[in-house]
Amino acid sequence: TPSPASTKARGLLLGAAVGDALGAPFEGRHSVDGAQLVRQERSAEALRYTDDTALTLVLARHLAERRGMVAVDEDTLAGQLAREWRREPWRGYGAGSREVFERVLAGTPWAEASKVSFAGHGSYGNGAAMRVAPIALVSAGPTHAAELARKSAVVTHAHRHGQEGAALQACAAFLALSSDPASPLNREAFLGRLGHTIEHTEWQSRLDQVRRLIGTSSPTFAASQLGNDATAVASVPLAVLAFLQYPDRPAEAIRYAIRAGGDTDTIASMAGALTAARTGAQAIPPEWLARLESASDIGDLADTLATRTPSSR
Ligand code: R7I
Ligand code: MG
Ligand code: MG
Ligand code: MG
Repeated sequence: TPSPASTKARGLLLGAAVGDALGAPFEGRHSVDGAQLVRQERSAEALRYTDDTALTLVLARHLAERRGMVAVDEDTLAGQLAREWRREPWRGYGAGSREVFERVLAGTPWAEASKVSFAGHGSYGNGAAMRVAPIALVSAGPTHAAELARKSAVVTHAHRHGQEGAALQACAAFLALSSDPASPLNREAFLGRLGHTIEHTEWQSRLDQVRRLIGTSSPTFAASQLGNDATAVASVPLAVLAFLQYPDRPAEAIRYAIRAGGDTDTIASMAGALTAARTGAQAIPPEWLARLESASDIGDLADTLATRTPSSR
């Protein structure tokens, strides 16, 4: 039987991939009704993931290769991300990220390339947050996770908000991964720890909104309050809320994220990573994993990274 660390690492990566793939057909919709989602869930078609998972796997392999070294090397990572885009450019990449990758491949240093988009201040899209979850697997604590996340983010997202979104998601992933699924999640403590690590006031107020929305709020109401678009500040908080609504049920967290509409692949991917990092991969519906592209390779990569989780130290 797989170790608990391995089961949780598999949950983190497979939860991210399956959320992305299930949410992808609905990306950009104002909202998604239950019947549409049920049709997607019952289909026998392969579940294809998008750029979110493609780049999550790049970062996961980067971290696995760097065992015994500084966990994130910006120069190496920038090239690896850009080459993945060139290999499969049809996965649905954001326009800002495509611009950065083109320049990096043409030889422009990432520090310069990442600042060219959006009138010179760089992207505050959610593209750094959407790929960041594997950072949790090599972090020593929530603050460390946030630091490594910012390092991994800056190579494409020069804007502070793009980096803070990644820091928040990585910190949440670390806390979810290190939580004990046998006892109920302490949501107050979880949000308190996130707020302690992510100090920027804009993000603090989003976390306060998340706290107030836990419980009864519908996905569409939550989206109207928190936002659901492809910017970091209007997507990572909704993913954290989806997790806090259903911390022990990855399928429900993913459904909640998709039904909120907007950037459905990305928000469902982030929510899936958080939830299944807590529960372990066995809580993801097996019929979803059976349809998921490359599921067994993703599981193998998770096993490799699992030997670096804090629980095995
Ligand atoms: O961040 P990024 O890679 O996008 C990820 C998204 C996810 O939904 C993926 O599933 C994929 O579909 O793309 O790419 P960016 O283009 O840098 O950022 C995403 C979007 O955020 C942009 O297309 C803009 O709509 C918005 N955005 C900004 N808008 C105005 N000003 C990001 N930065 C800015 C900005 O500075
Ligand atoms: Mg995508
Ligand atoms: Mg370095
Ligand atoms: Mg998306």
